[in-house]
Amino acid sequence: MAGNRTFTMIKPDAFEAGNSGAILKMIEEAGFKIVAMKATRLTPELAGKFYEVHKERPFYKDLCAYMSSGPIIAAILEKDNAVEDFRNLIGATNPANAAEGTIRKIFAKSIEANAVHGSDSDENAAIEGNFYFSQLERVL
Ligand code: YYY
Ligand code: MG
Repeated sequence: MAGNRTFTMIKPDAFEAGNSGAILKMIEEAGFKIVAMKATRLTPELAGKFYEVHKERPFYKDLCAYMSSGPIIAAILEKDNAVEDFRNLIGATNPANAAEGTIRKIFAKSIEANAVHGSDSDENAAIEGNFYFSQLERVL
């Protein structure tokens, strides 16, 4: 059975552009409840750890520099079938391929500066949520 939690980040491009509120509105209107949330900033080292699965990929170094270039919002979200439904809400990694009405289609600037992160599995949702939040920081 699919789990009911996922993890997201509003990335530096969307935060800097002042789109955090509009993105959170879309997330809530799609039926996700906010379990934990904070505005924070990654160091290059922390970004490297978060994206460690991509460390052999050609875009890894740029991605870590980009993700530590400014503030972000990190959040744990709850909804039935959370991981899959959230991936559908955000759209394809490359905004050029993202469906109309998806968060990345509306707000992303490029494949790198693509507005939001969404976990790709229940296992990674738990790992990523634990990367940022203690039990005390969760309201659900
Ligand atoms: O899960 P998702 O964020 O949609 O894509 P991933 O393949 O996990 O890549 C993580 C992150 O890396 C992506 O959101 C932007 C960046 N990236 C990139 O800069 N260039 C690529 N060719 C692929 C991914
Ligand atoms: Mg991914």
